[in-house]
Amino acid sequence: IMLASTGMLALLGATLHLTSASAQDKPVIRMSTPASETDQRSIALATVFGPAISSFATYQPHYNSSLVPQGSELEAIASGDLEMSITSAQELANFLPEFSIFATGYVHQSAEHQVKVFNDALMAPFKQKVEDELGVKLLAVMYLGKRHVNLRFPRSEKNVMTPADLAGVNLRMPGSDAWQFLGRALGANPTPMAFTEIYTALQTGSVDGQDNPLPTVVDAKFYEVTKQISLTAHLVDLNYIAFSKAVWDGLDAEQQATVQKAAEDAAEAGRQAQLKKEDELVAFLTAQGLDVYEPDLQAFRTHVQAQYVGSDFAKAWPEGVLEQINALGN
Ligand code: KDO
Repeated sequence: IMLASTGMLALLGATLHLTSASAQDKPVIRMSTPASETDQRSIALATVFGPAISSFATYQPHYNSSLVPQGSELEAIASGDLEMSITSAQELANFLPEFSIFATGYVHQSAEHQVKVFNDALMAPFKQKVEDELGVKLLAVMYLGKRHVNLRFPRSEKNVMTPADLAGVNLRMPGSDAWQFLGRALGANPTPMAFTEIYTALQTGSVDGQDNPLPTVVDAKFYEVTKQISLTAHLVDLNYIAFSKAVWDGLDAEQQATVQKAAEDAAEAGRQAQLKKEDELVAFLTAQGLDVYEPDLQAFRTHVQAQYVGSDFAKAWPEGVLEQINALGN
């Protein structure tokens, strides 16, 4: 919020020196994310989304949660302090519990499956509710990647083959109920913590590990302070490109179509880049001295899914939607 007002002051200063009215009228689209500038989603938005809307709006990204703390982005958009974010199903589930279905372990199967689900009619009531209740439009689905368990211990000390092997392991997970539930469902002892604090927590040993896709492990340099990755693939994770409905309503139809297409194009570019990185990075991480190995996936899948059955989360899922999601997969 402080930075937001500093930004506004800067903008005011700039306005005083401007002579062109059109430049003054261009809305500034502030985007806040915990991700770094070199994250593939950030790169895709900066190189594809920003330029595509530049004739009528100014895309202004803020990385590493420097504008809004992780998890507060949706409230910031709702209150007019932010125009855009890449939000998660877990964050949306804080307001609309039915979104936990998209945050459930082993539901989404791949990047392609995520796109099919997002574009399917099953998604329409979800999107509508986000618009009506939060004043946010979900424009496209971005691929974050397959989340794996990444620990400080060498494999000789802790060999993570089944959920039982995670008993007592303090696993950092993002701070919301849906995330913490997933951590427990994996068999671990989840600890909530903001993304920007993970590196130091791993370094000092205040947590035993964290879970994120390989491109994030590399981009955030978690490999410097960890020794192993068990490829649990417990969540094929996503973010939605979230855009202020108030700003959207101020655009004309052609501009809205341009924003929509820009979001889809950026999501596609980011998805391809992230998939490529996921493929390449096992070799890189192994070369850095990490043990990267596959656990008993059937044991993890069965255990995680069993935790959701009959849970409060599952009770919030609209009838039949899980079956529809499954039918869009393999
Ligand atoms: C994280 O905090 O572990 C997480 O991966 C959660 C995601 O929803 C997303 O917010 C992501 O962080 C950030 O964009 C940083 O990569």
